[in-house]
Amino acid sequence: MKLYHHPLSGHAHRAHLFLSLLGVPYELVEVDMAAGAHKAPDFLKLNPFGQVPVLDDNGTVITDSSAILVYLARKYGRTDWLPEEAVAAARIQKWLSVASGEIAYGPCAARLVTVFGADFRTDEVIARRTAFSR
Ligand SMILES: N[C@@H](CCC(=O)N[C@@H](CS)C(=O)NCC(=O)O)C(=O)O
Repeated sequence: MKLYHHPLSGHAHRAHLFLSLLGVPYELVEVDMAAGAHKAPDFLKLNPFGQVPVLDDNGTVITDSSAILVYLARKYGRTDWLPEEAVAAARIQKWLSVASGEIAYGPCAARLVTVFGADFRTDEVIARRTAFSR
């Protein structure tokens, strides 16, 4: 199982952390994002969105950090991480959605401004972060 990642990617970190918590064998493949490797034709065949993380499980390709978490939990039968019961499953899904929504577009976006000089409106992303932390 290969995880295409970048060490500074928070989304990739989620998948990497879960793989290590599961204690299953995996190989990390670093994508040279600074050189644009995530937009190169070979990588776009894996993920047309040109984003990390991507999991390649012996030819089964899963993109998107939340999808990777769900795939791994189901594959290894880890109902302690992803329960079957309706209310518990809904609560897990809620936090996966919050991670991809409020957190990604608030605190994560603010980090991109600070760390990478991303061209976002800082007042907007900081306001989202503030709303989230209340
Ligand atoms: N919804 C995706 C978002 C992944 C994402 O935004 N990855 C960033 C790195 S943290 C990326 O690859 N950005 C490059 C781009 O969007 O061009 C997920 O949860 O995996």
